[in-house]
Amino acid sequence: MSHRRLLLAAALLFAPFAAVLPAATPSRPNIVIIIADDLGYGDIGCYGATDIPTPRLDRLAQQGRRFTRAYAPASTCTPSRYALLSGEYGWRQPEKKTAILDGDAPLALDPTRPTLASQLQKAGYFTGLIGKWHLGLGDGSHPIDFNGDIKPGPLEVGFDSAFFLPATVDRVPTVFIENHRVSGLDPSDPIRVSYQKRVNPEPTGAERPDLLKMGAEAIHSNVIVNGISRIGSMAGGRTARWVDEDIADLLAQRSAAFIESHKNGPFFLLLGLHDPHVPHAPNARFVGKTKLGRRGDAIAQLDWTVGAVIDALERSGVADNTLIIFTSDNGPVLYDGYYDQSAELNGSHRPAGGLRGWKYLPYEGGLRIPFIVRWPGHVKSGVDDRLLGLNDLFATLSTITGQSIAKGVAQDSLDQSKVLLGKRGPAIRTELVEQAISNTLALRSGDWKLIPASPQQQVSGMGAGADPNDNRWTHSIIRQDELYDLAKDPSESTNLASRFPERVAAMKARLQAIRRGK
Ligand code: NG6
Ligand code: CA
Repeated sequence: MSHRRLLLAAALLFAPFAAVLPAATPSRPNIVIIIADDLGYGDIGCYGATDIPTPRLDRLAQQGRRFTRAYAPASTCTPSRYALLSGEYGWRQPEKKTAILDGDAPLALDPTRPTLASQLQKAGYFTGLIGKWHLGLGDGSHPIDFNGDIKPGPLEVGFDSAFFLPATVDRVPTVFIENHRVSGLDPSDPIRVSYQKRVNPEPTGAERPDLLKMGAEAIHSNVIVNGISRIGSMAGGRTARWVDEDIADLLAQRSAAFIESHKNGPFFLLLGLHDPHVPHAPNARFVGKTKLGRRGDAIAQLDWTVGAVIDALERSGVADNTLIIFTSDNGPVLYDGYYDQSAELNGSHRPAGGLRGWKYLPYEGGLRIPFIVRWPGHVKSGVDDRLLGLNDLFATLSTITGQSIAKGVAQDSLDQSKVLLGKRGPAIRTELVEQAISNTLALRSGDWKLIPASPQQQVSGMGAGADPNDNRWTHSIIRQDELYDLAKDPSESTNLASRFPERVAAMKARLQAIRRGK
């Protein structure tokens, strides 16, 4: 047989196998989780918004699967993200550890325990964090020196690379950290940070409101950076300070570069967007894109950012083998400390899609979130009403990437891989604990939801007398037990607790059992 014939015969012999191989080998997709900050259930077109253009997210939902009963495990950022990465409810930790963290708070995650990121690392993924972190830094034994190596942090809990903002954009330090170091820091202008005392020599927002792009309440009126006053005091680090209007572009560029350099995969990217959290300072390109003012424009910018990431996946040739999840960390809020007109200009837009309450609160509006999944050829497109929580991503993505979970790890995470891929079958999750600020816990059990009354000392303390429907309310006080039938009453308007005392008692007992780890 001639050399050519031999080759041809070999090719024919192996051709059928070659064709069969990709389907037979479990394909490990790249994984991109994009998590928005304070984006509500009703804030984007595919979830009913009509006043904010979100064409890229709407297309993603059309091509992928859109969940209508996805929940943040908490209605504030830190415990919600803690649960996403650890697969464990945030309230299992001491309250201080997973409360809304300041920019100099210690790391909430335990570096000796697996996280979603370390699971994927173990599976051979290159794991990257870009954008919002808000899970603390350092071991708490001494104050963080932002001029030195800042650790433990993302790199110690499973990320191979990280370019991140430590807490929130309204908190100091207003700089990005790349791996262990503040990005762009000039050593001759060291950075100092304090939440206890004033370290900034320059005027605060309270002293010089004339220097501000927007006014703010007292707590947000400390150091002025880029014409916006922040929570906390900070000095130095001038070359490293961010420009709010450029953050979305920066996150998009960094994500595109990450995707291109790791396109030979597999990679995992956790992209924490700042939008539409306060302060609302969208790039000039987006100002006026909506009639809703800065918050609406920030959501238009968010949609653009998601589009830029999808474009980057396409440019790098990996869009088809990438599982994208788009979601949010907690519900929306219109006024969150800055006088930026977002509440006044909101018009008839319904950030929580008509659900009750806001960020911070134990009601549906604070907890139900958009959740869209796309993985061409693997995730069945459509709309799905099966219950899932961000805490389920640990077990779900471990299964999808073939990783086992060690005993005692991710105890609050359920394997929802079948649900995520859109396979038919019953709901896997039937109950979920939902955490609000002030450590209020609610239990959802099927369609029933119980919010037990707050302990007495809390009721008479701070926040008592506030109106739970007021979106400026940042304390959650429940005066008496509340029970809702979400199937009949999705807006939680009728408290059935006094009509069903036995159900209330049973659900309280169940909540206690879950707290004890049952
Ligand atoms: C609150 C801030 C709020 C926001 C929030 C964190 C006050 C009065 N309000 O403490 O502006 O920064 O923390 O939001 O300080 S989260 O989405 O990261 O949880
Ligand atoms: Ca948030």
